[in-house]
Amino acid sequence: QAAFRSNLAPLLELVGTGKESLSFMKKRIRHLAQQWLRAARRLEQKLKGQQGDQKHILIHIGFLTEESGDVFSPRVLKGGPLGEMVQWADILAALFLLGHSLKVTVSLKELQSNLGVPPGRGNCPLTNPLPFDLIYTDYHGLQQMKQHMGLSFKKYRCRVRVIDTFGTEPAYNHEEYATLRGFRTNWGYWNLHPSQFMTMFPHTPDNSFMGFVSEELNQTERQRIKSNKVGSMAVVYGKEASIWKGKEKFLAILNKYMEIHGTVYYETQRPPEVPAFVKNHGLLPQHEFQQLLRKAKLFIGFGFPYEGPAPLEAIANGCVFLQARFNPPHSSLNHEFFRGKPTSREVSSQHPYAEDFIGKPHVWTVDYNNSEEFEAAIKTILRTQVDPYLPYEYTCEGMLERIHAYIQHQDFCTMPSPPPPAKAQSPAMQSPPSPLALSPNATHLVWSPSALRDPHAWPPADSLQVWLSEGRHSCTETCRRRGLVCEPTFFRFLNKKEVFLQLSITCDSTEYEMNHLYPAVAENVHECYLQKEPLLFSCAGHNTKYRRLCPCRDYREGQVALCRDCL
Ligand code: U2F
Repeated sequence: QAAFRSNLAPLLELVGTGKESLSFMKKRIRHLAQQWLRAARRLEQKLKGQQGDQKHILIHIGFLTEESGDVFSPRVLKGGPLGEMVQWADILAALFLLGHSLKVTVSLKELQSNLGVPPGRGNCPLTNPLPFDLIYTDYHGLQQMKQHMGLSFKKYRCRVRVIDTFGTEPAYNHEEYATLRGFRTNWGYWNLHPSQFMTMFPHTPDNSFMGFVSEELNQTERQRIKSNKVGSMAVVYGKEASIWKGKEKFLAILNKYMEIHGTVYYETQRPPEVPAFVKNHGLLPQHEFQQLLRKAKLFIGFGFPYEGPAPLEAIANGCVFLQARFNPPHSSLNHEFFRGKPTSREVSSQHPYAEDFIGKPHVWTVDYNNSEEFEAAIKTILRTQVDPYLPYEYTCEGMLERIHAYIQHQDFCTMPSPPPPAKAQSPAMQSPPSPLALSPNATHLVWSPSALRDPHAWPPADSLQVWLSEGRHSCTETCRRRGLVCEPTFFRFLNKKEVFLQLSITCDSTEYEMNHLYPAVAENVHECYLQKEPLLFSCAGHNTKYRRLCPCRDYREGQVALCRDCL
């Protein structure tokens, strides 16, 4: 049995020393310790002793190894990316508090010795069974494991979880398909189960959403923050001077209404990109940055960095977040930053999670090319009152709850039992429904729970609703528009001829093929397609030629990763 821990100090001993990145992570763990412990107690009560087995877990942070170049550590105090370290610190804290047994490695040598790779021998199968139930790593770590485990890598890769900030879509993950269809990138094609990739935000439901946490406020702090807010104070998002380059026009408009603060790293002099009217605090330690946000009214983004933690922290501390809409959206097809990343996701603003999952009054996404719209937004924000807000999934309890559920239920080493035969699956199946018009409102089925009773299925299949997409929408979008979320594990239930019949779709032919958009119908030619390769089931992706069959499910309020009956 895993038993919740009540002290984070022993975790700090497990995390090594000698790198700024590790010091940053330890400081963060120390600073958030009380918040974590309170959340662990709450979850313990909620689970009523149903904590499940203790797992032996290896955490190998590949990007911090010298062998992968470790470009992040030297930039920790110089305005470089911190988002990844925020996330790893929180993953460590969560896994430890949930009571699992952890080993943490940040060098190839430690990795080899923990895996049991015989000294001086590379790329050979392990001589002993792998001593870990789970391995959390990243793409760099995955590569190192592949190189040093020989054939054992294939045997044990189902135990790996890959922390992957921006996500990996199924089309890029499947080696043969990626190669044939032009989805091959520097990172993808590992043939893992797409849910083994764990992202920083819920980008695509094909991957598991791991996330991180933000500081939480109690009632007294909320009140204090509200009364101490400086209504005319703005903080600019961006700790690297380059982010400010070419933003003079916006800064000048903003300066008409607000006092502008920045936390831009500098060595001796004010960076030339930061105008003299800006009060630059230099790069702040994380808890001081939070204090600054507590005073500010506005946190304003100029387009970069993409999808970082800071906007959530700002909103949690009672700021409004103002950001640029990207039109056309940025993606791996048109933007250098995303080029080569294993996703075709279209990033519609600097922070699509803030835009879509939080929105007004906390988040304003406007067209910065239109100065009037930009200025009008600032004026309205100045008149708007907002309360601090943090989605449950970014609280410590939310993150613990989610990781607990993944550890207890996600199993990529045993194949799922085949779905029950389609015949007489549900009352609806027994009596064919009246023909449905192919309009977006009419094309959906809610499956009878008894049809899919499988005690081992997770998420439980009775939350399934099948919807038919429009040609311009992915399944992610199709479900989202119905207040639901696409659930890729359910594709196997609807990858059947009978489902087309149920939806009154005429199929002159039905083929099994490898295509990440299938199951789908090419409506104008009455051709139906089923998926031949389960690894290619994908919520992401659309093509005007097809309407896709989409498996949607409900979700717990504030916790999109988990269905209502998922705990
Ligand atoms: C993202 O990385 P960043 O580090 O650029 O993300 P930010 O949103 O700026 O925030 C990271 C943390 O930096 C902290 C702040 C955040 O938790 O509290 N911080 C600070 O300690 N001192 C300061 O003065 C200002 C902020 C993203 F997370 C990465 O995954 C991406 O690689 C990167 C590029 O898109 O953006």
